[in-house]
Parts: sequence; structure tokens; C-alpha cells
Amino acid sequence: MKIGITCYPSEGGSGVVATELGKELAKRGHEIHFITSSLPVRLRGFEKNIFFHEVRPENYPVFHYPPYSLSLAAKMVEVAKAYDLDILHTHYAIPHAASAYLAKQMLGENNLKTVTTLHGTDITLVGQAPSFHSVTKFSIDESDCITSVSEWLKEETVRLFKPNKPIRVIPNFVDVETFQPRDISDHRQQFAAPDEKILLHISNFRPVKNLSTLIKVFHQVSRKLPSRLLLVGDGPERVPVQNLVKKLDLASRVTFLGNQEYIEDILPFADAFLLPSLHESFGLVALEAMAVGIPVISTNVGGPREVVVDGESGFLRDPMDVEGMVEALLQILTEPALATAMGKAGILRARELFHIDRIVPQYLDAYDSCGCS
Ligand code: GMT
Repeated sequence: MKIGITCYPSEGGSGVVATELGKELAKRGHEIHFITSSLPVRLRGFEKNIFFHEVRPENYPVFHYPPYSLSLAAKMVEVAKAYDLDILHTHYAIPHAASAYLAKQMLGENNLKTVTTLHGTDITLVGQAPSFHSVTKFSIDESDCITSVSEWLKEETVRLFKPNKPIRVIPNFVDVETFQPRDISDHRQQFAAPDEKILLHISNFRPVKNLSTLIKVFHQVSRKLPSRLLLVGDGPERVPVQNLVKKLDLASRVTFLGNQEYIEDILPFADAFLLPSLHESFGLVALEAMAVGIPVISTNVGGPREVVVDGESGFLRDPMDVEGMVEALLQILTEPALATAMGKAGILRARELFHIDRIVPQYLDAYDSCGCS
């Protein structure tokens, strides 16, 4: 098949999923065309069967903002015609699914099928904005096939958008060759002394990531146990979080690493991974932590309940339950046998349920059943 893939190319789970899916499909002999505003971050080198088409929004003095959605639709049409695409697979509905709809209309009598994968905030947050709701519903309804990354997100989509066709749940996946346990003992001292524990959080620093709770949890844990917090990522909450860290006198114990591309090199340093989101449609980074054998502390709202088994591969707590998260963390950090068992359970679960080889065929099946092949 010849497949066009559109996603947000910078840091963020939806772009990661889209890129890893494209890479895997290319390995299986499909021709993949990334149609994105820059090279997707996880496209790290030349790979056979993969092509990149840059979307360059035109600017003009009368525009307040360059109309990216139109430039994207035009590029989709150009690539679909030049390479005779079978499928346009858009990740994150806004505005990608709308651009795909427009591209399809412009192509007229053409067999191109459109697939939209819903990732989370395109439905739960941004999609709820009054100015986006109707166009999001319309573009989802007009897609030939809709997939969602968790059961929870499917239920939320049905509740909030009442789509006109069934949604197929295809969970996110992990490449367990890249994300696997590693011996980092020689390098650990760059982050912590031998007696100190390392806690890790990775995100795009949005309000939904609930970073103030994370810092409050670390504040309490660090008073009871020598520990360090590594924060990877960047976004609008970074400055407020830096201020809270200073206010609580934690600056010497918290390291802001900024955006990092090779998180598989950082995850093995952690004794526990924290993702205290207010809600999360899946929590891809929690899955990647599990695959590396790191116990996860996350919240019991949405997708994490489908990824992390509470009490087995980590702990799930209410997003505002600081005490509960502190208690859970202290258990992991002070009971080595429990931490090891949780790490092993996470690896097993990641490999058994979310292995790339198990999930990618589900996308191929979805393409098939939408009449895409
Ligand atoms: O966090 C976001 O809003 C960004 C979005 C993204 O593009 O990475 O994340 C969503 O998609 C990921 C990949 O499917 C999921 O793992 C995240 O859980 C989801 N984020 C939320 O639902 C908050």
C-alpha cells in the first residue's frame, strides 16, 4: 500500500505513534509518505520506503496567522496525485482530519481513503472548544475509518461527539528492542549519588500533566528519602514549575533536562516514573517506562488504567491524592523486591499486550476493513 501519514512532528505521543507506525509499515514493504511541517522527531535516519514531504504554510501580510490547514490539504493532494496514494492516515484530529477531508474533495473521483486516529486532547480538551467542536465532529464523521488509542478515549468520543460510525480501538505500542532494560551503573553518578533514588517525569508540560502535584509529591518524598527528580520536556508549565521548585527550596534536587529525543537512554536511570496527569487517553511514555522495567505511578483517570495494572506494574492514584502517591512511591523506593517485581511485571505486560508486532497488524486490518487496500 501507499500511505500518506500526517502528524505533529515534534515531541508528543501522537507524533511518536505516527512515526513508529510509519517506520514499521515501511519495514513491511509499504510505501510511506510523511506529510508534515518538519521531519518527525523519531525519523532518525534514512529508512527504505519512507519519503518526507514538508508542508510550508504560506504567509502574507494580510494573514494574522499562516493558514497551515490549507497548505497541508494542498500538499496532501499533491502527494496523493504524484504517488497515487491509497490512504491518508491522519493522527490527531485537529486540524489534520479536516485537511484530509478537503484534500479528498479536491481529488474528486479518486479511491483515496482517509483514516483518522484520535489521540486524546483532540477530543477531550481542544476538540471541546466551541470553535472546534463542530468541525472536529464533521471531520471525524467524514473519515472512512476512525481509530482511538484506548477504550476510554473511544467512550469519551462517543459521549462528546456521537460519531456516525464505529470507532476501532487500537492501543499504542512500544518497540521493545529500543525500550528495554539496560545497565546504566557506570553513568548513574551524573544524576545522583549511590544512596539517592531517581524519580523521572517526561511530558510536554501542559496543565493536564498536573505538574504542581508532581512537585508536591517529590517535596514530601525528598524529605523522607535522599532523592532526585529529573524532568524531561518543555511547555507552558515549565516556568510555573521552576518557580514552585524554587519556592519549596528543591532547586538543588530537581534537574530540568528540557526536550530530549532519546528518552530510551534516560528511562533506565529512574527508580520510578511519575505521570500524575489529570487525565490521559493512554500515556505512551508510561508504557515506554514499563518496557524498560521501571515501576510507574500514574492516575486512575482514563487510559493509564488500560496500561498500568494498579499494584502490579505500578500504582494508580487519584490525580489530587498527593498523600497516596507519596505512600506508593515510598513503598517502591524502600522495598527493592517490590520494585523488581513491578519492573518485571511491566516488561511482561508491555511485551505481551503492546508489542509493536501485535499492534501494527491491527492498523493493517483497519485499513483493509475500511476498503483501503
Ligand atoms: O498530551 C497531549 O495532549 C499530546 C498528545 C500527543 O500528541 O502526544 O498526547 C496524547 O496522545 C498520546 C499518544 O496517543 C497519548 O499517549 C497521550 O495519553 C495523549 N495525551 C492526553 O490524553 C493528555
